[in-house]
Amino acid sequence: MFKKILIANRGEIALRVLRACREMGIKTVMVYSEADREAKYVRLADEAVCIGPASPRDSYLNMPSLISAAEVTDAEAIHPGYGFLSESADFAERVEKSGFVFIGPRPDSIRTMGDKVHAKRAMIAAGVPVVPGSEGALPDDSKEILRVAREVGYPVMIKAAGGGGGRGMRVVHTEAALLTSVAMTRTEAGAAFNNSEVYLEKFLENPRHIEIQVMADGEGKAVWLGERDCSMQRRHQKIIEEAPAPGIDRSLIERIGERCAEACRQMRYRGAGTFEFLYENGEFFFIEMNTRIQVEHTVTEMITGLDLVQWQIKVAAGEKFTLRQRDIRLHGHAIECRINAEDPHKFTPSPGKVTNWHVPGGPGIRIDSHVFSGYTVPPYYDSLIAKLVAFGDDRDHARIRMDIALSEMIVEGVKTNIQLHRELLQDENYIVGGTSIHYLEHKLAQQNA
Ligand code: MV4
Repeated sequence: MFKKILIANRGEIALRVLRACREMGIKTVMVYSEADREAKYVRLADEAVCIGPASPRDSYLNMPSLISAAEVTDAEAIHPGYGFLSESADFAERVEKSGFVFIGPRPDSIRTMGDKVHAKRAMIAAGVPVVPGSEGALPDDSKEILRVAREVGYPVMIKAAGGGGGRGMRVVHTEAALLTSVAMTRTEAGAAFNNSEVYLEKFLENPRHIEIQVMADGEGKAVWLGERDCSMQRRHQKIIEEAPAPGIDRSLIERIGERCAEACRQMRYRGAGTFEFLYENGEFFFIEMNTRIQVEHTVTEMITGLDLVQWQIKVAAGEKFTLRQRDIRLHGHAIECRINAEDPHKFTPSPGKVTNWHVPGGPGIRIDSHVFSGYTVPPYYDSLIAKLVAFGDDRDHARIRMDIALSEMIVEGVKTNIQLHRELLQDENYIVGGTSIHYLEHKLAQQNA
């Protein structure tokens, strides 16, 4: 096992990785920007290295600075967390070329999944169902583009191969709009991702966003660890996630999960991964794979009893992979509310000093947060200040515990979305379960009208 790991991230996930390391008896190096100098989790680490100014480009995205920090502290491996460089194949490559272990997939797995056309092709090969659409990238031939769209049927979606997470995509409702939409998406994709390849899919109008968590050893062993429903979102920012997904046939999920695990075995995938699906009318359609630990990994941890960050570290270190699918059991239900420091009406960030901070507790409550009374939320980064997770015997139990926990939580000095969470937990459609990716935006639009 590694003796020392460098944590190339900040905030709650930096603390989460630090806790995993401490539990495993691994020494830690925390990097921090000038804006995070006063954060308490930085002091919990065995060593801390300032990697640059507040701006992410100059610190958490600064590859030479991060690699130097690993060199001077003699760390053996680097954990990238989520966001920042976690899905940069170039960073993973530079880490390995410098003689460190990247705690994540091999660079070529990251690169393959980063190109959504390649990713889709890999999934088709493994028997994972995908959204119907063009076979690979669209050609430059107008007639052929029109033919594919007509065959798929309108509305269609044009997506950039280099996009993902909601960037570089466009809905097309009519044949008249198709060719200009393709041309515009190409131009934008070339500028944004340095890759003007685009592909076409049937546009699903009212799906849910369901994802499958996997863990794999890089040598052909892999398990799937249940699903998460992440449909409650606004502008591609998830705000509530839960596991299991309510109201979906278990035997269908098991078939899809097994396909995902099989895809990992075929690819010799290493580490944690997430297969994102759209779910509509009882069918799953793959859209993208994420090659990092995700914010919402916590809900999977609650229902599986596994520590996913520790498993990331174990497989990166080449430890024996003792997870077997037949031993994976899903127990109970978990819900996560992302608590953000943001304006509750405008959804703009609300940085500043947290003058009072009181977090809930009790049975089935977990809080992942780096915040404390007196902490200043910096304006330079994501506004996530806590992940509040409630676990219960079933969905109603978890929801009631969450409702109580939200009522106990006190955050003063910055604005938060706690009230929005309280309203959502009482929402009649949320209580039934199974709302689509558009539900929250529609609800907010109605409230404003
Ligand atoms: C789609 C779609 C409908 N049909 N693809 C947005 C983020 C990116 N991961 C893929 N996205 C979508 N792809 C087809 N063929 C709708 C979305 C989408 C979405 C997906 C998941 C979660 C939230 C979303 C919000 C808007 C659109």
